[in-house]
Amino acid sequence: MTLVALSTRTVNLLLLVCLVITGVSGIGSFLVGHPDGAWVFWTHRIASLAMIPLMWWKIGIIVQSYAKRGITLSTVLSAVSAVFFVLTFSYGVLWATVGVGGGRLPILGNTSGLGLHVTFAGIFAPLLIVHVVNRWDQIRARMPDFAKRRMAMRYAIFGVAGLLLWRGTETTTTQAGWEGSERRFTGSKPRGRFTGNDYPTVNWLTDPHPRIEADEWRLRIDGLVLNRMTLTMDDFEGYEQQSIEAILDCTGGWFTEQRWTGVPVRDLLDDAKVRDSARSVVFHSETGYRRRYSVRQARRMLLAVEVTDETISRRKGYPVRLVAPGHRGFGWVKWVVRIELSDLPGWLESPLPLQ
Ligand SMILES: Nc1nc2c(c(=O)[nH]1)N[C@H]1C(S)=C(S)[C@@H](COP(=O)(O)O)O[C@H]1N2
Ligand SMILES: [Mo]
Repeated sequence: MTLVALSTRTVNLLLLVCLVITGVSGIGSFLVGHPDGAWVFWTHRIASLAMIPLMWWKIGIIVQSYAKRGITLSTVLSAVSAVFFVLTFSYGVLWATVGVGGGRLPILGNTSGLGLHVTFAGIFAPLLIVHVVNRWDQIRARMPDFAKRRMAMRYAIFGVAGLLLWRGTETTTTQAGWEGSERRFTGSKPRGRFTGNDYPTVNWLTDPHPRIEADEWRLRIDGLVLNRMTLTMDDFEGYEQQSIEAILDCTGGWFTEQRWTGVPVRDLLDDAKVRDSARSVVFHSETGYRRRYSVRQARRMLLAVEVTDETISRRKGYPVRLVAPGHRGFGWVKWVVRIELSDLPGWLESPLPLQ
């Protein structure tokens, strides 16, 4: 009935809505490290799987459109988009279910199956935009319907279909004991539990691995503080140490649970006497890499010297690295040499590291 009678334009519009939702939630998912944000991942999975039944109509539309247009620049571009859609979709589903290997990519280096999913998505997105612009007249006519009550029913049907397919794949994956069943809510898979330094090392793009000797290392605390400080390793070790168990979860698709030991950031900030005007804290690495957090977030973090009873290794931030529980791996700045208090708000940080 209503379902079978979906017009070409309605199918395209529904697909576009699913793609926009998966795109936004996919990018957003990189910012989520705390289970409170798990719904972002659920949204991503439901909206993606909702496209499976829509494919039934879409394949018919593609065949018709091709018969009408033949091989032109625009149909070739559409075909290339379709290939990258299938790659993105398959790598996502395979990663979440049976598991899928990665490969070595130029610039990005070793990339997991999840990393390939993201890379293919990054290629698909601009192709999709070109495709939508080329076929805009096909979609425009339906745009006024986008928020109409008649559409609500269709969103609901495909939303429920996506939900059922998602629960179905998760249950099958668990029952079958596939690799996907090891995932955290973020989609990352385990690489070491209380193993000390024995877990993967990740540097963002071309960031180097500096060699810092403990007796040369200094920690500057400056910016909006009443009491600027430059600590040596001896000064730093004079602070009372604390251990916390926390999960380092890299957006590359793995996580490790470790016990981290070091000095709570809160104790350092209290000694430096943060000015009332300070709103954010920037942790700077020796490499130039840095991440900004609100003062409140920063006060819950730890500057670690040990990972599960081992000294943090050189590649993993020796002598001091940030432990930021509930934040994704890219926020765990290694080789920290400066803590800067600033009047810019914490959220002003670019969501992903760009430097
Ligand atoms: N200075 C610096 N810190 C960094 C990075 C980097 O490239 N440079 N990479 C980040 C990323 S993406 C992750 S996942 C973690 C990885 O920490 P590990 O090498 O201990 O696994 O460090 C983060 N801290
Ligand atoms: Mo990462």
